[in-house]
Amino acid sequence: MQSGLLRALRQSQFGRVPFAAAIVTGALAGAALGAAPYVISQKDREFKPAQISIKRGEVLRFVNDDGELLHHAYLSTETFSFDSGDQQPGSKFDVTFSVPGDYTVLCGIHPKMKLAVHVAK
Ligand SMILES: [Cu+2]
Repeated sequence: MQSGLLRALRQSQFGRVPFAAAIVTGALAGAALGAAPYVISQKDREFKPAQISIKRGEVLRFVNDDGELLHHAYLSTETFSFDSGDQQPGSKFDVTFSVPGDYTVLCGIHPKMKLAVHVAK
């Protein structure tokens, strides 16, 4: 009897549908509580990762992980803009993406640096 109950519990916990529901619930709870920012590293003249999908209201944290180089992340569109200013090595800059859309974040110092950000509704 007991092992049968355990098996049923396990199946309900790890079955496909309940598992997917748990992920969705967790994501909503995280957003409601102010989830940890997504970290974008600026290193070797690249944004890492180079693309990311987030939801409206979520935060990207731009970290300068280069030992000596300055970086300067910015975005300028009609609907949403930000400018980190020059970022010293080791510094962080948080941006809350409050407007859904597809954006390309650039670095004012290194023109080849690009970060594609998809912000869902
Ligand atoms: Cu840069």
